[in-house]
Amino acid sequence: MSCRRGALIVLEGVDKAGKTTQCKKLVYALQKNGRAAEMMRFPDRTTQIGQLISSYLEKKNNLEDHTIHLLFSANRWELVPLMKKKLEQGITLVVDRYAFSGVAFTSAKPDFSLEWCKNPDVGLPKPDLVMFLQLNPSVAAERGEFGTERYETSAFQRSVQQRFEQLMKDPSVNWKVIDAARSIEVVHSDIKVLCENIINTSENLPIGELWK
Ligand code: Z5A
Repeated sequence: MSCRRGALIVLEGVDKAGKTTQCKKLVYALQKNGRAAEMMRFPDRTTQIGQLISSYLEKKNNLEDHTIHLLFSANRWELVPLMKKKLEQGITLVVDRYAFSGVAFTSAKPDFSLEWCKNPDVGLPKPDLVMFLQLNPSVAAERGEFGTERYETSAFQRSVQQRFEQLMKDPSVNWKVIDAARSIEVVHSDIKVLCENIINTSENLPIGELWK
């Protein structure tokens, strides 16, 4: 690696926790401070696989549960060469959802184990930091109605939250829980401090492999 690499930073959380809002603000703030930073999101609905996922989420097609899980994972793998290239060029990637959403959402369905759900994502670039935006469902409800996409019901979101809690027990991942019930600016300033630190500490380290 000829230059210091960028950091891989992921924001996770349940519906309406503010992930997209905070990813955008973070990228803007990092760029303003002279850092190379870009946002990515999963699913990336722009690829062919992403379009299949998007029509599934919009309930325009039905896919068997294992199949859609593998497609979400394939959507991440198809972006790995680009992610690695950018990280090696010194660009910090701020990612809105990643493999943790993949596992939490599928394993919230009946008859799916956490282990089975993790397998296809084993070996993905490992995030240097995963921030979980913690938000009570009653506060989330005050942020507006659920949309009409698949999974957007409060009962399912509660199961997803429980699965995230199981994933956060894994010490091999650098989880930080952020209280997302506070104002956008207060949440942002906490996130910014954590990220400035992790960018500095990861720049000389190799990119890790998730769950390996
Ligand atoms: N999925 C999966 O099954 N498997 C996978 O592998 C992956 C994903 C990667 C993708 O949805 C769906 O795919 C998702 C998981 C599943 N299904 N669900 N549910 P998406 O990524 O396209 O959209 P989303 O993730 O569902 O967006 P979101 O969760 O609804 O929103 P958010 O990004 O967390 O929040 P936001 O858009 O930034 O903010 C929501 C609103 O709250 C907005 O009006 C903000 O202005 C407001 N807001 C934000 N922060 C605050 C604070 N601090 N105070 C007050 N109001 C706030």
